[in-house]
Amino acid sequence: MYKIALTIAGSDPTGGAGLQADLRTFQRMGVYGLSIPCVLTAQNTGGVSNILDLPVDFFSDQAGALLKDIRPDALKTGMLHSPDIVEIIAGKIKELSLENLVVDPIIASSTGVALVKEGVSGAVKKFLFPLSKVITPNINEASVLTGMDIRGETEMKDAAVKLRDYGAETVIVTGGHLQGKAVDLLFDGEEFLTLENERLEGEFHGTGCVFSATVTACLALGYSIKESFVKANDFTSNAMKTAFFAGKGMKILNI
Ligand code: PXL
Repeated sequence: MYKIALTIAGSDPTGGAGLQADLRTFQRMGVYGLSIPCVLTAQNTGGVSNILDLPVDFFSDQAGALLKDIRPDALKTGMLHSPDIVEIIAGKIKELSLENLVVDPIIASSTGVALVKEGVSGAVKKFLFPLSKVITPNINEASVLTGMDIRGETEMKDAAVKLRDYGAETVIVTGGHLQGKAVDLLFDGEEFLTLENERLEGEFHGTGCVFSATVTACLALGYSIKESFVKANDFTSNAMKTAFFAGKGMKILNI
């Protein structure tokens, strides 16, 4: 029987990030993918040039129609551009008691362009973190969400503890943006698990999306959160090692 994962995210026409990258990752992991777009971006591998929200009512109709028909085994949220969308998603998850929610609390693109409107991070923290199995902020997102200055592994641990207090069952802070080595850290309330990867040269597009989509697919397949963490770290770093230039800007992960 096919396992099913859902992504609620933004569209990235390059396919390197956003819901297109999520769907490609689900496929590679052997999981059937559903997608609800909530925002469109105009972008290429050089960066994001424009953003268009879908009307909130239409977003709600997409979620209502899909979820009264199909029940995903796991789901993830990515770029949620407006706070209204966040509350609708939280409402649906509660109404249907959906499990295995992975929240990728996206704030800005790899090139530093803001991907969310004012109030989104606060809404994600308040409404989605308490419903989530795992949240997957990178260092920058963890810094904004906690107000902490994260420079190394010690601060990553402190931030993970603080983030978990906002209600997530497990916290994974991805440290690809850390200076020096690339460390990913998991905290489940009891212990820390760290995975270290070699630092790769170049700029990569969509690493956070691919990582969190892999975790989502693994949860849909029934793996534990720690197994999912190890598999996602492996899958993402392998895809980065063989990343390629589809355009003239950042590299696209080979998934
Ligand atoms: O990588 C974050 C991200 C997520 N979702 C969409 C994006 C980006 C980055 O550009 O465009 C749609």
